[in-house]
Amino acid sequence: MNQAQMKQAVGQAAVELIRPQLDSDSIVGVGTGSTANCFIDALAQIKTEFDGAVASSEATAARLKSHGIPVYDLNTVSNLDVYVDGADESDHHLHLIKGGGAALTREKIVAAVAKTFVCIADQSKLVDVLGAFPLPVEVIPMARSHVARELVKLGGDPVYREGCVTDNGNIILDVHNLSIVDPAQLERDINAIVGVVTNGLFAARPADVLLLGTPDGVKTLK
Ligand code: ABF
Repeated sequence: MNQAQMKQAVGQAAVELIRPQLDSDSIVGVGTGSTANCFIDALAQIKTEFDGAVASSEATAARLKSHGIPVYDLNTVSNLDVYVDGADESDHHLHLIKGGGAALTREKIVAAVAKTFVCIADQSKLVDVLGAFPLPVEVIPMARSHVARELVKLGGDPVYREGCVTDNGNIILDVHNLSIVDPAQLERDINAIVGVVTNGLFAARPADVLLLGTPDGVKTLK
């Protein structure tokens, strides 16, 4: 099974996992990225079994709408049972690095609202220690240099993501050379830097379930 097939398998597995809890009033939180797109395409096959979705990016909203799935503003949704999204890395405690797709802020917001966060990923994303993937940090444009200097003090090597403007009009710094042995503490430290909107560490609110695509099938980690 290649990586694309693993992504399709975990997308389908996520639909099978959440399907029993869905009813005609259900709103599903939906992530961003190629694995999340596999989930969207699988979710569309059962679109008559739930009401609609909340999207974590404009790209995801467009894909949902292309399938005829209603997309709701999060502010109109009183509760969200489940959020399904990919990740760039996960450790064995389901602490994640997200944001390779520049959607980390809305992803973190929807994940915070959802009762259950189901992460879907192929096996290449599972690591012992987070940090090989450069940590995305969303930054208010005028604060880019200040935030970069503060990230250096935290031991990182921030690189401006050229040509990237987030759905919220901000920029991304990708922080290289971090060995993240305490994800929750680093998440707090980066959030404390004035000018930071969001960082891609999902440790304060990790995933609740990880559906991991492997050549031997989909494994469930909790
Ligand atoms: C999104 O999924 C991002 O947070 C993360 O970068 C991306 C992973 O993309 P892919 O599934 O294409 O590897 O949630």
